[in-house]
Amino acid sequence: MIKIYGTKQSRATRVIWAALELGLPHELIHVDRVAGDHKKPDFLKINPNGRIPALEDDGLVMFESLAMTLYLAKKAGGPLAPKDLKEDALMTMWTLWGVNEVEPHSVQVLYHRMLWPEDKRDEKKALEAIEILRAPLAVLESHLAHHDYVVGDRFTVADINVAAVCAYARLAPELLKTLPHIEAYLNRVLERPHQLASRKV
Ligand SMILES: N[C@@H](CCC(=O)N[C@@H](CS)C(=O)NCC(=O)O)C(=O)O
Repeated sequence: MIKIYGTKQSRATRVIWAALELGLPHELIHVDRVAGDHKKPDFLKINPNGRIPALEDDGLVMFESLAMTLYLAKKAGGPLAPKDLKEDALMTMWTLWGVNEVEPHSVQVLYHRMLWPEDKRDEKKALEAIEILRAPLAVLESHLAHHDYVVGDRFTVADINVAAVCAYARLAPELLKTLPHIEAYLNRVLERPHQLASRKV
């Protein structure tokens, strides 16, 4: 049984979402961040970075949520997985693009508009992040003007990864209203029943 360590209010939801879409039996092992369990020796043996999620499967131990979703898709095979080396390359490309170009900034929008307590939020930081996001998101916007999904014109693990990092940008409606293809794509992909189930407590 695949073990996913984390919570349904963390990046573990991407991995749970992928496992659900792929029909892979899995178990969520709750790591209580409030109690600091992710920094305790037992968990650090699984992820020495002291972050969630982590994944264990048949002797394989992983950190990095989006590497986990790619692994699960290739393990399960089928339409969500790359069908050949070129699709694999493109799915890796979009995943790394998301992690490098989008997530560091989209997460700032999340922190400063929702996640952090009000006295720690800084709207100026959210607005700076929104300005930085305009360039990478323009790339995705022009791609989605001609494609319903990022790779292979079907829903794949690359959409799980791209939508997961772009999801926080929904907290910037002033940005999304200028990117109609991304807005429609996120509505479509993030409303999938397995995505919603991955976040249900
Ligand atoms: N790049 C990592 C980021 C993991 C990460 O930052 N997880 C957050 C929760 S969503 C965490 O564990 N934060 C606690 C901390 O950094 O102390 C991944 O995608 O798995």
